[in-house]
Amino acid sequence: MLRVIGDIHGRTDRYKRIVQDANEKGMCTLQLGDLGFGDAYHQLMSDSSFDVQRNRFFMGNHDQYDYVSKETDEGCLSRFADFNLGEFGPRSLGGIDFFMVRGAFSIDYKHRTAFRSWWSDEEIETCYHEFVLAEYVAAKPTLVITHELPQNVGHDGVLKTDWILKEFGFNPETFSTNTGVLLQRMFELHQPKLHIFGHYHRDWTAVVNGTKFVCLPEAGYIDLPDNI
Ligand SMILES: [Mn+2]
Repeated sequence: MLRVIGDIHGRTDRYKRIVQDANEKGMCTLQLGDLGFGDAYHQLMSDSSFDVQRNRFFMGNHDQYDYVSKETDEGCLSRFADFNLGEFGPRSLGGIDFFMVRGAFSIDYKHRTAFRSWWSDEEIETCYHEFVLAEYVAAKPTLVITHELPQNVGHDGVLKTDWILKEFGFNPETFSTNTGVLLQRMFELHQPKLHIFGHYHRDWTAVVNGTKFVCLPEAGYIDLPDNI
C-alpha cells in the first residue's frame, strides 16, 4: 500500500508523524511536492530513523532546487539522492506503479527572493515536454501523481479562483503555466483512472472524462490499496 501526502511547507514534525504512522501500518509514502526548503531536507536526511527507501518525494514549486549544490554533508546528499524521485516518468513504490511529474509555477514569485525562496527551475522546461509526453504515452499509467493539475481541469471556481490570480497581477482569462499545459497535453493523450495532486491545498475531488482527480489539502493524505 502507498500513502500519498500533500504539501507540507516545512512542517517536518507533522510530516514525520504522518510518515511514521504509515510505515507502522506497512505502507510506503510519497510526498508530492512543496515539502519545504533545505533546512527541512537536512533535518529529515540527518535523521537515521527516517527511511528513504520506503518514503520518497518529488519537488513542487516551493522546494529548494539548489539543495544538492548547497548541502555539504555526504550522508545527507546520498540519502537525498534516494529520497528524491526526480523530474518525471514511471515510478513504482510500495507495489504501486504511477507516473509522476514534478514542479509548478509560483504565482507569488515576485514576492519571493531568488535562490532563497524561489528557484527558476521550479517548472520542467518546455524543451523537455516532448520527452515527458513520449514516456507518458509509452507507460499509459493507471495512476498519475503530480504537484500541479492539467490546465483545463478545476475551473469550477473552487480551485482556480480568479481573484487570487488578479491579486498577483495575472489575467484569469489568459493565465496559463508551462506545467499546466504539459499536464493538459498528457491528459488529452491518455486518461488515467486516478490523478492525485496538491498545490491548491484544498480537499477537492472531481471526475473529468472518466479520470478521478483528487486534490490533497496541506498535510492531507490518501491511502491507496495495491489494486487501485
Ligand atoms: Mn505548490
